[in-house]
Amino acid sequence: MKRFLLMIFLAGSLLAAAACSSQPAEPVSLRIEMSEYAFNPAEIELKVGQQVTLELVNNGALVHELMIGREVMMMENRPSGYQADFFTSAGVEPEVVYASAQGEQHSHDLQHAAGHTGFMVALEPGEQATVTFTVSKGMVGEWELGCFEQEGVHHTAGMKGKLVVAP
Ligand SMILES: [Cu+2]
Repeated sequence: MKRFLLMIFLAGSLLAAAACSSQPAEPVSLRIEMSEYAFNPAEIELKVGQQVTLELVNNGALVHELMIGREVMMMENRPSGYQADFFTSAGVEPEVVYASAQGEQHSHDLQHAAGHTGFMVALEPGEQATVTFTVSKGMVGEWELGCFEQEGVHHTAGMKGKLVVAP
């Protein structure tokens, strides 16, 4: 009898789960170009449940980086990153794969330069990387994309963008 009730309970849970995921989010691939001193596009929108691949390309002449977060952190009056990191806050670890301009692939550890905490991908001119993750509920809201290279000068020069995550 207990087993029977458990079966009914499980069947009910499955139906509920199926009803909730009747409109699964489509996987998306977004290309973000970096240059002096901008992200293009400067605004992206994602949805909870989506599997996302960000294709980062540095088309500039300088090293650029991508950080994603909220509340810019100041160090010695210079912007140096975010108080709240997009991935850390949500407990999500993205997969980062770097590819050089020659198409040769290699993996770096996430780089944590002085004053930088949280997620950061820095690219040499001509370098590319992909960042893959699944959008979770903890990511809902508005976030900033930013580059803090050259002791924050890029951010001050306007190298930032907006990331909006819809429920
Ligand atoms: Cu930059």
